Amino acid sequence: MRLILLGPPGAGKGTQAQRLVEKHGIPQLSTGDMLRAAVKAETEVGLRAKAVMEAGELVSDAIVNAIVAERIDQDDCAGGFVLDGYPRTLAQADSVEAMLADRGLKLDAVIELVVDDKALVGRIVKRAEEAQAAGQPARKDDNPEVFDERLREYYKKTAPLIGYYYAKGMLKGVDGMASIDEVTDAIEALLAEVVR
Ligand code: B4P
Repeated sequence: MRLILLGPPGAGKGTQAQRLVEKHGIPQLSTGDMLRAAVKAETEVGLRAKAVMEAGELVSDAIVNAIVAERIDQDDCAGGFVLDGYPRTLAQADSVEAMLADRGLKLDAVIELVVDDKALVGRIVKRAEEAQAAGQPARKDDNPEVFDERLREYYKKTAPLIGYYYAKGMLKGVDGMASIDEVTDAIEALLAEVVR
């Protein structure tokens, strides 16, 4: 099973990807997590991505495409994977299509988590507060100012993917405003139809 989770920042892509990992035993390929790990390890990619991420902008297609291409060739991806937060631009969508075609693979579905903007910022602020309450540092991009930029980037560069995948007949929308468990149930119901 090869899936894409699409949606604005804070829509719950990471949250639902983890549920898919638990239920289906496929790995979660989160470009956000991969980039944050690179920043923490101060690798060359991390050094280039750090300021971009902290400003709420998208890291360059070249960097992100390269890390995904490397990751999908690892053994644990042989039985499928869930792409969480990738692709985020039309160039990335073209790239993933080419990567899969080169390997004789195809995508099964693109699941869009639909959440309104007001709820998104509330979730991000809550996550930052919870991290602080637990004595952990909040993500540098989890504050209302940077969030505004993340959302602008989403509408400018990522939202066009909705029409792109709709035109291919691959887009499945899920109400991301529901509770985490309800969203999981809706995704599972969709997968039961799509992946047989
Ligand atoms: P990501 O790490 O992908 O972060 P995200 O979009 O904010 O998170 P997500 O939608 O996964 O929300 P989550 O489940 O965590 O990206 C961070 C940055 O990395 C980007 O801004 C960019 O700079 C860079 N980047 C990543 N991928 C890139 C790419 N392909 N190209 C270029 N740059 C890239 O949920 C958020 C919160 O909501 C959590 O606290 C969760 O508990 C809560 N929540 C989730 N579902 C809920 C629900 N149904 N109800 C209530 N709360 C819910």
